[in-house]
Amino acid sequence: GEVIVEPLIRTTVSDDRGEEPRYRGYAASELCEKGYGIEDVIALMWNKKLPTKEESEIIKRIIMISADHGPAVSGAFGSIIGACAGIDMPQAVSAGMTMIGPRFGGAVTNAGKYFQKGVREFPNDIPGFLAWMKKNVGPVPGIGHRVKSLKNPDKRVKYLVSYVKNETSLHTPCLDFALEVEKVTTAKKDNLILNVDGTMGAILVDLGFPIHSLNGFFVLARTIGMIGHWIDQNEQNSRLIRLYDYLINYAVEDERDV
Ligand code: Q5B
Repeated sequence: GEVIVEPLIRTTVSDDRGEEPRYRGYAASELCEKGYGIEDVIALMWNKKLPTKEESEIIKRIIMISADHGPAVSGAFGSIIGACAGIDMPQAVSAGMTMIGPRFGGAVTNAGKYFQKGVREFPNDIPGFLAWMKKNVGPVPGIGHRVKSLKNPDKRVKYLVSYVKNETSLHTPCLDFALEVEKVTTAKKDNLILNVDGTMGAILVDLGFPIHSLNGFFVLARTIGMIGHWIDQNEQNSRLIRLYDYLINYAVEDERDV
């Protein structure tokens, strides 16, 4: 008789059982043939639909602008240390990847989530939103930067905001809310600006991306940078990194006899 086996997993993303992979039903080669770009594939896989030309131009810019931020940031620095220790690309890139979290790069999802909550539950009430966040969450994801501030603005953020608002017709309630939050937080402290994570999160919510997908944009974009740093260090035959003593505050006990 017939044996009925329960499927182990259920997928709605892709299917490779035909001649070539189909992403949400679209053949990969057909997408290439018809002139779609990587930003369209991202939207297809992460948001189940092909974006409009205007939307895909925004997605492309989000990826381009967040691909790298120099060697000093946690992610790139992690990959560089790995490369200098002689480890292979996937491991060195994952060393950088593990840094992506609530303080560095991984605030996109929660920024989008909480700005969206703000739009829905605290319209025209930024102080109420900030008080709720302080009580229930802590630092507002997407707000604050170690070196960027009102005096040293983040050009990436300024560009993205200006592009979306002036060169597209996207409806931007979440981004507008985030910018209102920034007005209040920067009045308290100069570096509590809307940062790149927060800007990405707000715009991606306005684009209709699922909340769960948002950190994926930083992860994907920064992989490009981390791979670049690994190649760079390998091409220079960089030596093993060991911190010089002057970079460490040895707050240990003086030598003691037992
Ligand atoms: N305070 C980012 O902090 C940082 C506050 C806040 C209310 C806030 C901090 C933060 C939320 C997480 C976030 C993404 C840790 C950042 C990125 C990509 C990057 C990185 C790069 C790239 C920086 C000092 C005082 C304290 C805090 C208060 C700080 N943030 N209050 N809401 N959001 N943000 N992360 O300067 O009274 O003195 O105790 O956690 O969005 O990762 O380029 O480097 O492209 O690679 O180290 O751009 O803002 O200051 O944490 O010592 O705080 O400010 O409560 O108050 P700092 P802290 P007080 S973008």
